[in-house]
Parts: sequence; C-alpha cells; structure tokens
Amino acid sequence: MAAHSGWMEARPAVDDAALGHEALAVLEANWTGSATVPAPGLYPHQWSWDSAFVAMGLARHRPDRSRAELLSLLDGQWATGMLPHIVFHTPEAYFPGPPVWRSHDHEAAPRVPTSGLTAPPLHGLALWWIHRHTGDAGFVRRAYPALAAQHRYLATARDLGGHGLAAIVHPWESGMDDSPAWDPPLAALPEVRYGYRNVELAERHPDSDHDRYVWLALRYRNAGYRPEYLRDEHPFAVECPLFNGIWLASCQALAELAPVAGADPVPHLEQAERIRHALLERLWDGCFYARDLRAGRLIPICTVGAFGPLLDPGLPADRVAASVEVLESARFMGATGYPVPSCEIRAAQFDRTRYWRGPSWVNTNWLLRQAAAVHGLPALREQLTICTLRLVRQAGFRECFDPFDGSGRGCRDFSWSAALTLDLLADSVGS
Ligand code: 2M8
Repeated sequence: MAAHSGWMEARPAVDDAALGHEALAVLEANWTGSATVPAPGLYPHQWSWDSAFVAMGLARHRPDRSRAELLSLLDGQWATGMLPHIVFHTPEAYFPGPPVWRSHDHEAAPRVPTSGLTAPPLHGLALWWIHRHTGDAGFVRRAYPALAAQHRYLATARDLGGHGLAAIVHPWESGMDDSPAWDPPLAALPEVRYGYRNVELAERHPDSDHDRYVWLALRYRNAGYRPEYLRDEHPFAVECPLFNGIWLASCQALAELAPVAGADPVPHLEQAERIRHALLERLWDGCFYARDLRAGRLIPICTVGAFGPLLDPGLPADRVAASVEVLESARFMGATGYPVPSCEIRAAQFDRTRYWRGPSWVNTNWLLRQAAAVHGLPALREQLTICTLRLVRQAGFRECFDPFDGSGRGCRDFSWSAALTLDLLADSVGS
C-alpha cells in the first residue's frame, strides 16, 4: 500500500461522461479474462462480495460481463452450498493463498482453488439486480439453484446461535475486516505470533490482530471445515447485523426471482421473516449491534454495519426511524464532510486513517442508499449519491476515503468503487 501524504490529491474535476469512462476503464483493466480482481497488485484474485458489487455496477453497461462475473464466482461454490470469500482463478501470489486454505483436500470443494471462509451473501440481490436491468430470465434459471443452495448452507451450517441468524466465524467473513466490532472477540483469543507476517501486511495492519486472523483460519481448516466444529469449538462466532441484513435482502430477492426460476418463493419469505425476527430480538439495543456468541453478549460499538438491517423493507417503522436518526446524527453522517464513516466517530476506537475503523467506503454508502430507496427516504438517498460521487470525483476510485477531508486511502483503481460509480451515474442520468 502506498504511503499516504495526508493531503487531498489534486485531481481534475471530471464530468459525468468522463467519470463513467474512467470507471469502465478500471473495470476493463481489472478483468482477468475470467473475473474482475478488486485491485491490481494487492488483491489479485476474485473476492466474493466484490464480485457481487461489480456485477450490479455493470448490469446496465456490460450485461455480458455482469453475468460472467457472477458465474465465475459460482464456479468456486462448494457442494455444501458455501460460496467462498476468495476464488483463485490464477496462480498469482497472495497470502493467504491456496496452500493455506487447502480446499483441494475436501471432497466438497470445487476444482478451482478457493478459501474456506464465506463472505456477506449479497449474490441473491445481485441476481435480482441483473434481472431487473436485463430481464434475462434464462440467466435467473441458471444461477438461482446455486444461490438457493448458498442460503440453505447459511441456514444450516451457520446458524450457530440457533435463532435464525448466520454467524461469521472470522473477521474476513464480515467484509469489514479490521472493524473495531471484532476487537473484543479477538482479544479473547490467545496471543499468537507466527513471525511470517510480511512487510506489506505489517504496514496494512499496524499493531493488529493479523496473526490471530491466520490462527483462526488454520484452526477451522485443521478441523476439516466441519460445521460441528464451528458449532461446538470454534472460538470466534459473531452475529453481524450487516451480514444478516444483506442475507435478508438476498432472501427477499430470491423470493421475487423464484417464480422466474420455476421455484417456490415461500421458503425464502419464511427465511427472511426468521432473520428479521432474530435481528430485532437479538441485535437491537437502540440501534443494531453485533452479538458475540462465545461471550454471550452484544459488542457495544456502533459501526456502519449497524445499518445493514435497513435493507429490509419489512423493518418496523420505529426501528427505521431510530436507525436513520443515528445514521444522520453527529455520530455518523452529521459530523463528517465525506460520510459515511465505517465506525461512529465518538468511539475511542474510531481512526480516520485505518481501514474499516473510520474511513468511508463506496460499497457501504451504496448499500445505505439502497436502504434509503427501500424506505422511501429520497433526501437521504440523494445525499448519499452526491457525497459518494464527490468522493470519487475528487480522489479517484480509491479503496476507501478519509471521512473528514475526502482524501483517498488504500489501493487505487478499486473495482467496487468504479462499478458502483457507474450505477450511481446511470441513476442520475435516468432521474
Ligand atoms: C478486504 O479483505 C481482505 C481479506 O479478505 C484483506 O483485508 O486483505 C476487505 O475490505 C473485504 O471486504 C474485501 O472483500 C477484500 C477485497 O476487496 O479486501
């Protein structure tokens, strides 16, 4: 990761058409022939929820590529239904790569090497999005069974608390890797030092828990990726509101698509209802928090993940109002020029410079904009559109952004920042 100067980078203001061309050029450059990598260099393989964002961003511009993106990710699906968080289509060096995950030791694993963890299940929503913008019923029939299997996997192997929510078993599964919400469950793990952390990782995760990340992944791998091990022994098990809010939205998406695929929508609606009920019963305390299943308590830090359940059109109106109040308050959008910060700014752990501990991200802004549309909140939707486009216009398609001055952080030419910009632009032209 390049050192950051601390100053806003000079970037000529670009008009919408030029910005759109730049975004398409980034996605073209990041296409390997079989998938879109999140960014050249740092992320040289296919990441699960990145691909879902890319597929949605490209749906109106390159429907062929959008479909190919989702299908190549599905090539990595395990026979258990698990969609892995990374699919290694090429031998490009990356740590932790195939020798760490050893997916090929498992009968259930596909031919292409993959990681053994999963990621936020955004793919049902992505399929719905592609169908909405292309009307391609044949593609729905092709992809639907795999996504129904993904949901069955989550409902069976991952309902570790037994109340209808899927548990993440590693911070990497949250997509918000270094979020302060994972500090307490990580702190409960033994101190580990592998000593093979490389310079790049050390720079990226300064005094971090990266060795513990590897330790957790190896424990799960050494237990054969067995659901019984996760249920009975694995020391990290957390119910995350963003992961489950996304899953709920994907359940509703699959319910709408089921008739197109010749399937029954009812199981998806029932699943959505179970998730909604459990979110309200188990994760709500004035806003949504993650629950540490091993410690048996809520993790008392409010992050951008708190707003994941807003993706649910069935969320009761009082919870919508209370969540939006927190989002718009000085804890999040109200006090930063370039929202939405990934952690509430009044928290001691908030850090504007460290990834997922403060910076604003295009993907979470886009999801919240989607949530605003779901609940008929046009002013919030417009504000999220404007502030997100302002970020990429000023700083480029960076991985994330300083919430106070808008300067870019992390890697450049980041695929989901480019893809979701295309989607925002398509809407502004259409509206
Ligand atoms: C980040 O995650 C990877 C590990 O999977 C990392 O920290 O190196 C996260 O931002 C995650 O959400 C994202 O999918 C991935 C690739 O963009 O990078």
